[in-house]
Amino acid sequence: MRYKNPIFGFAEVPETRENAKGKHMRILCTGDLHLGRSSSKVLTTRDGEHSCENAWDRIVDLAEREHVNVLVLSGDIVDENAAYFETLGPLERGMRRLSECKIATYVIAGNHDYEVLPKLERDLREFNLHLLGVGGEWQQTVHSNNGEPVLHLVGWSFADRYVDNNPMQSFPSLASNGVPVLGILHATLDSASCRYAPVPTSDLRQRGVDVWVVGHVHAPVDCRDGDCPVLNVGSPQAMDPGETGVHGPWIIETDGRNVTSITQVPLSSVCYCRENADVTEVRAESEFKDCVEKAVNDIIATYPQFGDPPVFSCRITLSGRSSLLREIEVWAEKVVKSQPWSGEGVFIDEIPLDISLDYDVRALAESGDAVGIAAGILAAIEDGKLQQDYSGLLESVKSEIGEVFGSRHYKLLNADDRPTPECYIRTECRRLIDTLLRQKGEVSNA
Ligand SMILES: [Mn+2]
Repeated sequence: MRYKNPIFGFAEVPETRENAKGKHMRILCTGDLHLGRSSSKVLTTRDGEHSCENAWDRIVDLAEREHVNVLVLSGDIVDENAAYFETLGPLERGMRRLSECKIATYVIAGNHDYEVLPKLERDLREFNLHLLGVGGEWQQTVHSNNGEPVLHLVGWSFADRYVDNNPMQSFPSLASNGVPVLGILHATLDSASCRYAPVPTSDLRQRGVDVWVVGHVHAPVDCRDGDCPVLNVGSPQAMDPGETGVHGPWIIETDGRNVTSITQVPLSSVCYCRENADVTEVRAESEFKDCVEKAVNDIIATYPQFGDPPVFSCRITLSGRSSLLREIEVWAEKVVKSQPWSGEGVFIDEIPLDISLDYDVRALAESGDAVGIAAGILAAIEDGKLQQDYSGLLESVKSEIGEVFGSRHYKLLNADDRPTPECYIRTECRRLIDTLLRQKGEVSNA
């Protein structure tokens, strides 16, 4: 037996598997397929190599190989409501294969496909596709094996681009007859000020549901507190650098009464990673390269070591103290340009610098010149007194950042790429001190 009860972890999927027998169910769960999109900011060798359509094909392969009984998709299957014709082909191809394997598919609509999914469902119904909760009304259904009920499903779909209220307010009472209950929802968990169905995770518990499959947020999170697991399944294909971690569908197993195991199967062809590299000991370019390479190796070592490895797209942030700021900046640029590990499937997306110059901030802050002022600000950040001593500066940086990231040219940037005002001020103060000290010849270039 490969799975222990109940474990959360990564599954290595064998070549062939027996069909689930009796009341035992194997349920493959994923969401946010965003058919029509591809992974961004990653070098590709073949057209469509990192497309979401390819990920969909691999999901169907997996469903077949794993002999799952049911596939559950938690919304945003299609990237845009307009993309009906582009996505009908790949969806139909996959649905046909699933139905040939006697796998039923239960799906809900998200904020991206609330309009197109009902149309697709009408065209693909012959392939055992069931859309639940159309129009924002909770809907329940029972899945049976040889005439015997084995799984109770309850789902809710987006009826519009925005849903400001919490859909759990209209959650129905359930009559599940003792079989496991699976809830499907497209929502933002634990963020009240959000226009995409804000739901506190606590609202999902004590409702008679045994496991929740939640879509919308692309980075997977499994919340295992309590006896009702809430799986924020994430997108099976990682699409943006902010979507770090392992992406892939989840397999939920039940024994007719309870959920017995939950495992994730790595499936994305791209893995976005963030890692730190301390450059304090670095004195030469070769040492710099070794230092970044070590960070790269750490990334690869923490990824599940089975199946096809993904392409890694890495952001390596440099930290520590150094007097070689300028040199390191040049070496980092060279690494990004030359991509020395591309042969091993590792791409360096960015190498941001978060290095402190090797000087005594407090000693510098004693002087009244520009260096002293900038050093004083750094000292205030270290002491946690920025808000208190430099509130005017903090406010103006805050509003500048808001303006830049709010402008339409930056619309595509992820919110988590936005620097915090504090981080921005620290970087700029260091840059200023570094430049001025070098001009004064007080820091050696050795
Ligand atoms: Mn969504």
